[in-house]
Amino acid sequence: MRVKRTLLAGFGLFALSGLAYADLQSVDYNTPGDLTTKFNLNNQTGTGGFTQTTNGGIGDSGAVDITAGPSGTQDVTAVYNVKSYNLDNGPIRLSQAVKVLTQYTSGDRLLQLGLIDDTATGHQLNGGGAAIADFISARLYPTAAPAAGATTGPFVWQVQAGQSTGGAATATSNNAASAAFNLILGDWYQFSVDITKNATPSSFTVSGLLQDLGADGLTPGTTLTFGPETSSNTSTPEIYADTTVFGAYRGHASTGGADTYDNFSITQPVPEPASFGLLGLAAMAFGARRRRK
Ligand SMILES: [Ca+2]
Ligand SMILES: [Ca+2]
Repeated sequence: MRVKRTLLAGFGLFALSGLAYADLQSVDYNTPGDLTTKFNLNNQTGTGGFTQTTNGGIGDSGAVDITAGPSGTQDVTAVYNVKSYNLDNGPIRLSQAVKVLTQYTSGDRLLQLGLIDDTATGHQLNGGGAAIADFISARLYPTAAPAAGATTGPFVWQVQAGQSTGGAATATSNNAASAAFNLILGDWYQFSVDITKNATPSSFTVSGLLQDLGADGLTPGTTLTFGPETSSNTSTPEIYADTTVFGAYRGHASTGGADTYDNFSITQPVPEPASFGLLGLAAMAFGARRRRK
């Protein structure tokens, strides 16, 4: 009985402390079909999209090849369709690894991660044209092409919100970009973005971190942090009010510097339901009563 009682007491303490566990969803692209079954690939223009490959990822695992797909001629947002999220339940962290090309121009994204209103066609992390989405996101993009022979290139971080009302094209609002920082060309980086819905209407707090993982994707180096900063403007009310949002990413090769993506994840702490707390209290009371006998 001792073990059982300890377990019950432990559960009671867990419930009382209000600790939540994290519901982690992850995609390593090692299984054929990971990209096309778990994501809707929504194009701003053209057809096709990102391409899953069987190697070239971290540890030479399966991955998403950006150079073989959309860059330059297409503009693709991948929307994770396995699960929707409610920001009222707590902060959401999106994460994906990206390998930086050694040559590229500026003008578009290395990697953008965000929460979007829907998985359907037209729901992309961009404004104008065919895009009809509400979203809250953060992105990394190059401010210049690498100089000849350079081993690093300059990038910035920027928070971007988008809103489409009544079927109109998405309008976007950008926070001020960060100061430029250099990334090592050819290295893998794990980019993570935390999005929190604030009590203030239409307001989000967005922060991020970027972990250098070395050329093999397995050697952790420097970590950069961004924010936290507030996003609250005319492009945030509809995504703020949406209780079914989806994780999404977007990026470009020749104009953004993205070579390969790997290890997508989305996670949200699951709040402890009130009934769990009551159950925990009941378990503790039960344990105490047995001990008194
Ligand atoms: Ca992989
Ligand atoms: Ca929705």
